[in-house]
Amino acid sequence: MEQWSWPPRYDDDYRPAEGAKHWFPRRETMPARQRDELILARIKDVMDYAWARSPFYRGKWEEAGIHPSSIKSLADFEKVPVVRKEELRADQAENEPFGSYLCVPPEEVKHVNGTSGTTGRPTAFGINERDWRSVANAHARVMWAMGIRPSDTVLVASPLTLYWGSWGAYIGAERLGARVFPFGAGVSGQTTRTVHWMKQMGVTVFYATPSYALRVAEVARTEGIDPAELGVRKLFFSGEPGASVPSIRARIAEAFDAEVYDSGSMAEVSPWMHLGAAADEPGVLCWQDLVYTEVCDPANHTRVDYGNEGTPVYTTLERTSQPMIRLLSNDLTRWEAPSIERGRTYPFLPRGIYGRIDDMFIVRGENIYPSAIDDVVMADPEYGGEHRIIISRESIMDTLVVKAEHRAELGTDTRAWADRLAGKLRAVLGVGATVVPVEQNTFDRTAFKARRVIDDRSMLHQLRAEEAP
Ligand code: 8LQ
Repeated sequence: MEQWSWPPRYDDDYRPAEGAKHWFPRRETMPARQRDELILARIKDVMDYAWARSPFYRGKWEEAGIHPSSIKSLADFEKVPVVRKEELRADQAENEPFGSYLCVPPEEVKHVNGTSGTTGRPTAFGINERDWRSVANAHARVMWAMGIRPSDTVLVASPLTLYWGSWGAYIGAERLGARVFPFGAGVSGQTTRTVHWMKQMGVTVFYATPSYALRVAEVARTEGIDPAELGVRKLFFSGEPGASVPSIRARIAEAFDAEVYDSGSMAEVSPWMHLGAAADEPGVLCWQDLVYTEVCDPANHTRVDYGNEGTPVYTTLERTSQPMIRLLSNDLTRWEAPSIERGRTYPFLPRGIYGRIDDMFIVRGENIYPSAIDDVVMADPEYGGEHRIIISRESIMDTLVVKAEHRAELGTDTRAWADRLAGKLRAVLGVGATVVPVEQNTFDRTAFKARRVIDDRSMLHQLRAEEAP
């Protein structure tokens, strides 16, 4: 296979011909079964490697009675215990600064990224030069499949902080040979400048979170600029649900008159674009030869059959510094069998990742994802651009309230609109929601990942816990 070796070694001078559809045609289109055999061999290499170098993995597997030599099939691999993010955090606290899952000498770490640390202790990602190059090569390959080419100017409009997302997009675009424009996001007043710079620099490809793309479009209009006139031909996203949520996707595509591509998994398993779209359609492919993805039953962490829902469990096949072997995502998705009809023989997640299992809430017995509410609300032509989802407990029943901004300039009846929206929510979610209309620009906009859910019940739980003897 093309440039398929362990440890990975890529030819940084390689680039396909401009008109080529695939970066690595054989790796991307070979029969999935054949690829699986190579993946199994690679998994064994990666496990041997981690066993020899990482007390974290060795200890975990010894406890489970597993030795890398016992893995004879991909079904055997399902017995390898999953790694939880809390375990990584705890191991890192005990083994500063990169944890005992660092498999290279600490001096070899040349790049540090990390989690934001807004909840709990931040986790550091220590990346050696080899992995940095592998990620660049992998991302260039997936971006190539999105139709991004060296003649493009790629704007990175997400925060240039410890966040892997921005840097992964940056080095991928750079490796592909495109012009990279790292404008970032998140600084006060920056969005207005972003719009003007986009125009000035002739940005053709835009990377950010879906929420921020909508914000940029909103600000462009207030600046008297139609976002569709900016000349953007493609937008690609990661970080949160949106690019595969029909109404959000449509809003972005219409605003910029451009194609929308979803991508993204978890920073820990960078190349995070290994879940990446190869066509202007919702959903992502699982680029299994980069990071092996198993969609698993959340209860026992074994693979569910194609066609079913489960939680992705990821294994990096190219990382040498902090390899992730069966990292549990706790997200939810549904997968479909590989089909050459899609141009690449990878499994497919037709709705992308719906959201985190933890973010799901249950109102009167119905499982509800915030992204399902976003989808309904954002499909409405009178929706004013932002909303909040409030779950509160009145007496014994949980209730759902959606506060949504209404476009008053249309002059329509706000109350009637709220009732209509409540009806649509009931039809889709199966439970009633109270819609409270509010004025446009009531809620803060985000330059990063949206946080729209306000869970009043946790407040209630906290009060109860404090009351308990
Ligand atoms: N998450 C990430 N990408 C998502 C997507 N396309 N659709 C739905 N949810 C998505 C660095 C990359 O942007 C990936 C990333 O955001 O990594 P993080 O910061 O570690 O956050 C990971 C979480 O973001 C995932 O578990 C998903 O819940 C969400």
